[in-house]
Amino acid sequence: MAHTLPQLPYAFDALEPHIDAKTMEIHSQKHHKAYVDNLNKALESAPDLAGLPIVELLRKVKTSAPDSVKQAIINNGGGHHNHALFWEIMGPGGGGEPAGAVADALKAAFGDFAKFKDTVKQNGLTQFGSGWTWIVWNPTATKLEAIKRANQDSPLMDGLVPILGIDVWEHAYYLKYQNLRANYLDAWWNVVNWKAVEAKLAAAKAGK
Ligand code: MN3
Repeated sequence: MAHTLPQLPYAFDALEPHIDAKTMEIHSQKHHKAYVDNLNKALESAPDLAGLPIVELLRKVKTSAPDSVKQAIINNGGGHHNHALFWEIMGPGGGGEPAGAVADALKAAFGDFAKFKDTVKQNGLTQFGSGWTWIVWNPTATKLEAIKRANQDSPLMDGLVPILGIDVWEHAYYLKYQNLRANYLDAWWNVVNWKAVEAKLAAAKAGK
């Protein structure tokens, strides 16, 4: 079962002016595609893992993958899952503040919405080099946590379930924001799709 590149659920220019169409096109059609292609290639050397859904694959990659392809699966499997999530939790007409279960969970973990956004931003700004700033569900602590990870390291590898993440690799923002990662992180909240984040939280709480 080969992994496949998902279609964006909106047009390349749907997130303008906050994220430009060219960045969305290159990011999804070139960068994400490369992760999918290289994941499938790596799995040719790990036939026992080739049939696993991506989430299961990432949960067991550290303990189950052959050493010869372990890092390739971590990099490209993480890259595939991270980006698939990223496209889903953005959308046209996004932004604003969450309601319902997400609002309650964020308040429990961070106090207020401004503090939550600032924590995500600081994690993104202090991720040296490439990586992601994440909000994850911790099933052991049964609460949301803010974390950062380098490269394409998936929080799934640590038993955490990502429900919101912002890509802070330069390829995610450089065409429009150049070196100004902070401006990109501030603008990103205009495209967040809280309904999609709510669905991720519900699935995470249900152990999926
Ligand atoms: Mn990326």
